[in-house]
Amino acid sequence: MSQRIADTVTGSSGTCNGYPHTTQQNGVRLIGKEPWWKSAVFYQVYPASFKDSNGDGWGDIPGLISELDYLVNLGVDCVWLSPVFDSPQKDMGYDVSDYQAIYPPYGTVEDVETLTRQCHERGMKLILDLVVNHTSVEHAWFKESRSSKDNPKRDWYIWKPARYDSQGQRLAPTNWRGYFACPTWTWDETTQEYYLHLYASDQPDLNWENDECREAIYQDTMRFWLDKGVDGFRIDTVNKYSKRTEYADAPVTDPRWESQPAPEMWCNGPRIHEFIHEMNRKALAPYGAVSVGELSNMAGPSDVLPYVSAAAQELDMVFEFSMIRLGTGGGFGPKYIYQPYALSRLKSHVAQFQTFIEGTDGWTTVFCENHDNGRAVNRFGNVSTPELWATSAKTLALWQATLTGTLFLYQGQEIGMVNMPRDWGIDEYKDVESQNFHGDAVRSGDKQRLADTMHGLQILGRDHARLPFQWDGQAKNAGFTTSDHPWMRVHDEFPKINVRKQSGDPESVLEFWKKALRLRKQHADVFVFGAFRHLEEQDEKRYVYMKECNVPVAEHGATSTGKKRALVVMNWSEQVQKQVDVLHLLDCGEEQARLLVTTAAAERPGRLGEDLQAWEGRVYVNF
Ligand code: TEU
Repeated sequence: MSQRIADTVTGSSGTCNGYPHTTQQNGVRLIGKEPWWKSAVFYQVYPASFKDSNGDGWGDIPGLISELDYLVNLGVDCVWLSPVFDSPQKDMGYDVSDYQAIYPPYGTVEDVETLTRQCHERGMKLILDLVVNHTSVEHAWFKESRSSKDNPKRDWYIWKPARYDSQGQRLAPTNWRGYFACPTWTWDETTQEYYLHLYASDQPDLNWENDECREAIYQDTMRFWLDKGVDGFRIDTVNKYSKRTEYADAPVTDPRWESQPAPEMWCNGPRIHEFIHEMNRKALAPYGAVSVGELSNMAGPSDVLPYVSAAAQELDMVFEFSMIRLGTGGGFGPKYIYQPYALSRLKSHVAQFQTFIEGTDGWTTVFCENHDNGRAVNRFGNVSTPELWATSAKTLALWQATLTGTLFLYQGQEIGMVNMPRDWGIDEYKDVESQNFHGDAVRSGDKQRLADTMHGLQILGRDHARLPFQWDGQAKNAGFTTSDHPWMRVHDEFPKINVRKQSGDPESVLEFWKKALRLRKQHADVFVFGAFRHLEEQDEKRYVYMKECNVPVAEHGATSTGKKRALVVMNWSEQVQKQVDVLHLLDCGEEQARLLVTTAAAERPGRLGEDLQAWEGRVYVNF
């Protein structure tokens, strides 16, 4: 089975180190020389909600192992497992108390070893989630650090004295606001200082300025797991390790709040590239580990490129967030006050991060879901009727599968899982961020703000993607767990949306994803690696683009270079849309153009000139 990737890509595994920066010959890309992770399909597993094997209501590693064949069958090449390390679970494991132990409800270290082996036996790879911007307050390092000012690990976290105002009132060292609707500083009684945390107060930031601390991070987290055979990491909040060290107040941009958004103070700081390069050199590259880092608050592509340029030897890939943040009111204040946006804005973000790598040695990623966002079909598709739900979920699949870069799928996306029903109350939202934003709105006493926040949470809340996976419409709890108490409520719609119902049904979202992924791999030159050309950027209903690449053409005994083209035409609306001029755009005759795939039912394949039905998507090719 390991041949699946090798069908299209025969490069050896590893980070950017060791790969040629130029993999082109006469303008034709030599895909065989590209690293495996570029054309691989990654699949994110959120372990608490994937599959419970022991009936305690929490998903676990043995449960995941039992479904690996499902992932192979889907076309997955690499599993990304969200954090399973020991943790008090204040932020669902993104608050690690021991990097070398597994949270018992998930299993054991041996289970991770078995999982690694079982993935490898099936030709898949496994990456873990590396959370090293911060630890839990329960981590031994932090317990030591907070115990006294002269503890050897004091400087492993960021401690600062209080400020005092003219009335002698104690103030935090800066006015910064973090995520989760809280300030970034918490007062610690024991040593009478504040510690920094960009996220919850249970998640103190590690001090990457400290050499010993960095070395401990490399040794205890990365090398420990790479020695056990995992293939790399998704790296949490990777551009926040270097803070600006003057610790100055941020400008007051939102006078209604005591603390102010300050990402420029702690994102992309002065030593960030040095730290990431060192991390790669000392801990990742020696193992040929693959890395994908989470990059938020970026001004634009020119700031992203230095992180992913192969020559820089920092990260293989990053998640850039401008598209996924659409609809939010920004990260720090009114995040959940929903902001409608035009399709042309989405298109422009996508185009920007499709094309920025052209002519460079960088790489990009493709994703529209993860565990921090509402479901894509609710946000970008249409769930108003069962028909539109299915066809828009398929069109979103078509969109993702035809874009350039490494594709990341999130569990449940492949069956079109949807947000929790709107009539579920705030008690069903378990996430610290949802609870904090909602709590703030309640405390404000402002009824409109509360209603708006709830509306925003219903679309964007992180909880939607964390609902139990829907395996089986006829089983208790959708087949996720036999427990009477799943950790999160199972979606009411599971009898309609589940793997069992969709498996083998050629019209289903699941089977469409499988087909789309097969085509993506079969034509990796144009879909994974091709150049992206935006068409109709301003159209608010149709979404049309061209993918193309150079191919060698043998003619009269000589070889020249021709263009392989794929035209993606999608209707992102409920109304019928006029068809585009396919032959003109593909620049070929009728005999050469062909419909490669359509989201429409098999008996009604879209002909060249036929209008696009609501939410229909098609790909035409000239090969
Ligand atoms: O998220 C980092 C982050 O800053 C955001 O992208 C995230 O979407 C959040 O909603 C902020 O408002 C990562 C993890 O993916 C997330 O689950 C964790 O909560 C966070 O780091 C802290 O570790």
